[in-house]
Amino acid sequence: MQFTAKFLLSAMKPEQFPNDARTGGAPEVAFLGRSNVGKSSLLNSLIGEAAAKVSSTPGRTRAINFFALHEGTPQKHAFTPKLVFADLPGYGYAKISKSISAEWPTFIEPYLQEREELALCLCLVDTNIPPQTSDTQLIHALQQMQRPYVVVGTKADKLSNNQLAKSVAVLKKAHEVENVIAISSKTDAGIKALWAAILQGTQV
Ligand SMILES: Nc1nc2c(ncn2[C@@H]2O[C@H](COP(=O)(O)OP(=O)(O)OP(=O)(O)O)[C@@H](O)[C@H]2O)c(=O)[nH]1
Ligand SMILES: [Mg+2]
Repeated sequence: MQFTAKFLLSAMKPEQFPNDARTGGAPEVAFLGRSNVGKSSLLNSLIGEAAAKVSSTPGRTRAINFFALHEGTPQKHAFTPKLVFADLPGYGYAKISKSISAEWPTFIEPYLQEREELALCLCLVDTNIPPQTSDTQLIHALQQMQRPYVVVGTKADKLSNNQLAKSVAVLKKAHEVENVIAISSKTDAGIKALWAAILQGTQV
């Protein structure tokens, strides 16, 4: 499926989250993970255009940025998007990380707890570093909230196939998950497989 993305809005409190009039109640996919893990880059890779701001400075995304994904070319936009992507601020930026909720903006928990349209969470973990406690905490929180999620291993281009296979195995074990989809926003490796998981997870 070919999508065209349209930036909807930036929200820093629940009252600002886009309502049905903007999204038509389309299923939403949230991009979650530590600062600098590659959330905004992955969003851009999935839609094939530079919609979200990418930065080498961690902590760049400070609000939840919502994007509407329409099927086909821009001229043929149906009013209601097929999907909504939500690019979230990262956690784990502070050097001394107590818990993810302590340093995450206060509007994120209500988003995860209450957002009705939220159909699938993408939990991004860096394949180039050892498993992070903050990532395990997020995955546990989503399990407790009964939010469907997919764990995505980012920056796979920086590793050899052998190193990547090892990293994925270590991440699976540490986070106690069945699958980690390895991707690269630089080479687009794994992007097709992730799209398949997104379409399945959102039933689009
Ligand atoms: N080699 C490589 N670098 C990547 C990849 N994805 C992202 N990066 C780099 O990682 C840095 C952070 O990328 P972002 O996409 O802004 O990360 P983010 O998770 O949105 O960061 P915050 O908004 O600060 O939470 C940038 O310098 C990107 O170029 C990838 O697949 N491969
Ligand atoms: Mg970002």
